[in-house]
Amino acid sequence: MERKDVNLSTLLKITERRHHPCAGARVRYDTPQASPARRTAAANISQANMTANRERRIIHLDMDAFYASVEVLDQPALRGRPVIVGGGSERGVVSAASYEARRFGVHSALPIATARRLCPEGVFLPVRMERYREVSARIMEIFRRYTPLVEPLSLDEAFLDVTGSRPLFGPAEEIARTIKELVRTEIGLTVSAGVAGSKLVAKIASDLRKPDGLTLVPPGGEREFLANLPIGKLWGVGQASREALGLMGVRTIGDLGRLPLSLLEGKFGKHGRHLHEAALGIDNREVEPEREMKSVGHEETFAADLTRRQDLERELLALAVRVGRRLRRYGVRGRTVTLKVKYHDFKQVTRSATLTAATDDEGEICREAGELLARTEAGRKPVRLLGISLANLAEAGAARQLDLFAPGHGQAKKEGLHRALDAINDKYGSRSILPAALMEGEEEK
Ligand code: DCP
Ligand code: MG
Repeated sequence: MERKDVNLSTLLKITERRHHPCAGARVRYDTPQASPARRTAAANISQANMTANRERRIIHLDMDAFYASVEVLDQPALRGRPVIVGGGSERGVVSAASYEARRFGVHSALPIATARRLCPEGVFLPVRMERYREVSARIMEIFRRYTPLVEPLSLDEAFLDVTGSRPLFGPAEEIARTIKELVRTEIGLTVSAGVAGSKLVAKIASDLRKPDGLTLVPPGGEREFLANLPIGKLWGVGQASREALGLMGVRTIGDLGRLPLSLLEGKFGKHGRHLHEAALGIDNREVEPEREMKSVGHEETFAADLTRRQDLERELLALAVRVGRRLRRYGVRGRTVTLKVKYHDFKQVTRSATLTAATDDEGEICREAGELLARTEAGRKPVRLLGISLANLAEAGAARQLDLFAPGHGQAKKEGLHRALDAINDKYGSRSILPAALMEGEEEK
């Protein structure tokens, strides 16, 4: 493969810092022409990321006894008691039962009257949907700190695709542990998690050690993990199929996996292939995040208000670098750039512009933000806060509108450079490599 040196000095002057800025003495190595050794290191990191990314890691999270747990959270005196949420009338059914109530045989969808009979000492509470929605929004917000690829299935469960989050946040297992801890400390509830290479297996895994469970299925371990589980655990398999399989002597998912595909197709038609693949843990469905709330941005409130043009521009560049990195990490590009300016008197204005094509390039974001800044009173009025965000997002892989005036070659180079820079920053800390203009700013601080 032909290796072309990226002409770094055209866009950024690379300055590598060996020490984290917080770590006392700061040594700087100015290397306008990156040394071959450094280029190789960057290429290796980049390569490692790409290899790792081929293996999907999906986390499924599901709150424990959700409605009932929220009720206990709001009334701590109920902790440890059988709490049953639901009904509204005696003809109603149970929505949620605390794990204490489940020991009496109470579960969701059971008629309330039956639940009362099974558990006379139970605490029966009405459904407070608004409150559960509120808690759900806070939980989903925690999930979204680790990936934008969050697909909520209901108020209390979601799939997270953390494949691309690992360079920054560590292995999927670690992300799952951290999220569990944050849900516990920030919200006061427990959530069970399953980590696997597909949605199907992650969801089965999260259910396995409830409550407060964490089940990891290593890459390639899907089939073995599923083999001894009863066929009923295979979600997406309806009652009718389950009964038919039962008649064929299929008890476990492993039993199903051993049946020849032809036999399953003969019996179930197209669904036969689905059953066969599911039994082997094969499921290529993507995590599909909600589209609405997608914007990527960052803002900074300054220790001292800014008035000098060069200070404002330097901060804009710093913001653009962060937003660009974040966009690339999430694998999205944005078309609408919004600049937010808060003046010293707390008055705030925003200015937006829509580009002809979506971007994740900090240079372009910075240029656009600079033009937007000129349409504000920044400088004439001292600035307390600046923010840049990109909306109108599209997946980076999506077909990009061709820019007739930009040579495609330069674009490919820039993307290669971004990947290398992101890889180094992910590995050595977000300030390891900064545009030269920002380094000057760092020196003054
Ligand atoms: N729910 C409902 N009616 C049902 C099932 C569920 O109203 N038939 C509501 C109440 C649950 C919430 O949805 O609290 C989440 O459903 P889950 O199936 O995740 O059940 P829980 O969270 O209550 O329990 P767990 O997930 O620990 O088994
Ligand atoms: Mg639940």
